[in-house]
Amino acid sequence: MAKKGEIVAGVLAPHPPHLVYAENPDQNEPTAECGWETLRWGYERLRKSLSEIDYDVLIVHSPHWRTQVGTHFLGVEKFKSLSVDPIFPNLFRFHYDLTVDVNLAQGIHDEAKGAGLVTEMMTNPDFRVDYGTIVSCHMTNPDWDKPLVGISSNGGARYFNMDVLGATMLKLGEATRKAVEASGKRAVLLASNSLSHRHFTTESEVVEDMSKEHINNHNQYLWDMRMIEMMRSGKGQQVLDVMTDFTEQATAETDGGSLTWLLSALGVPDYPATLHGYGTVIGTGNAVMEWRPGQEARA
Ligand code: 2X7
Ligand code: FE2
Repeated sequence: MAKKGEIVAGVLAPHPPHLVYAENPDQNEPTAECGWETLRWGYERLRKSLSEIDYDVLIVHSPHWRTQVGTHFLGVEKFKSLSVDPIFPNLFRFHYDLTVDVNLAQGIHDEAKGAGLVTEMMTNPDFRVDYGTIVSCHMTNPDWDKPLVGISSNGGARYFNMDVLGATMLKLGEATRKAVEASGKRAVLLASNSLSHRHFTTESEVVEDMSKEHINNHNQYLWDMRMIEMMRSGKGQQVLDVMTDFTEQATAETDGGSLTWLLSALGVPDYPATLHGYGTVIGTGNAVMEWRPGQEARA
C-alpha cells in the first residue's frame, strides 16, 4: 500500500516585503542597512526548527494573490520573473525562479472541487507570482530547494462576510489535508498573513529607521496579544470562534482566510504553537508561529 502523506508543520508566516529587503538576498535589487530584526530572527528560529524535519513541499495560501471568485492554484511547473511590490517598489524588486508541485496542486484542487468549492488551475506560464507567496517562501526557505503549491485567497469576506469566507476556508483546509495524505508527501503549510493590519500611510525617509516603527494603535496590540496567547495555549477552536471579530476590529489580514485554512488543515490544533517572533512592520502586527502535529504524541 502507498505511504500516507502528512502535514509535518503548519506556520503562520507573514509576508511584509520589508523583511526580504532587510535580509539583502541576491535576488532583491534594493539594499538595506538593517531592520525588523525581531521578526527576521523569528524566521531564523523557524528555519532552525524546520531543519530538524524532512519535508517535500511548501504549501502557501496568500492574501496577495486575490482571485475574486473561488480558489485558484498555481498550475505551471516553473515560474521565473521579476516581482515588484506595487506599494513598495523601492523595497522589493525580487527576481524569482521557482518550482511548483503541480501534481499536489491538482490533488488539492480536485479534493476542494469535490467538496463543492469553486476552483481553478492557473495555467498561464507568464503569470506574475505575488509577493505574499514569494516573501513567506523566501523567509522560510531562502535556498528555494523545495517545490511549492501556491493557493489564492478570494474576496468572500468583502463580497459576503467573514463568516462565509471562514466556512469556505474550513472546507479548503480539510481538502488540503486529504490531498496531502493521498499524495504520500510530507508538507509544510504556510499561512501568509499579518495579524492586525492597520498601517501607516507615510514612510520615514530612511525606511529601515527602527526608531519610527511601532504598532499602529493599542487596540490592535491587545488583539494581537490575545490571538497569540490563544495559539500558544492550544486554543485553536477559540481562535476560529473569534476570527470574525478579530478580523473586523483589528482590520486583520486574516480577511484573506489564510489562518482559517491553516487551522482547519491542522485539524484545529488543541496543542500549543511555538511563537518564534513578533514584531511590527509599518504599524502592522506580525507573528511567526509554528505548529507541529504529532509532536506531543512523540514526546
Ligand atoms: O503586505 C504587507 C503586509 N501585510 C504588512 C506590512 C507591510 C507591507 O505589506
Ligand atoms: Fe500583506
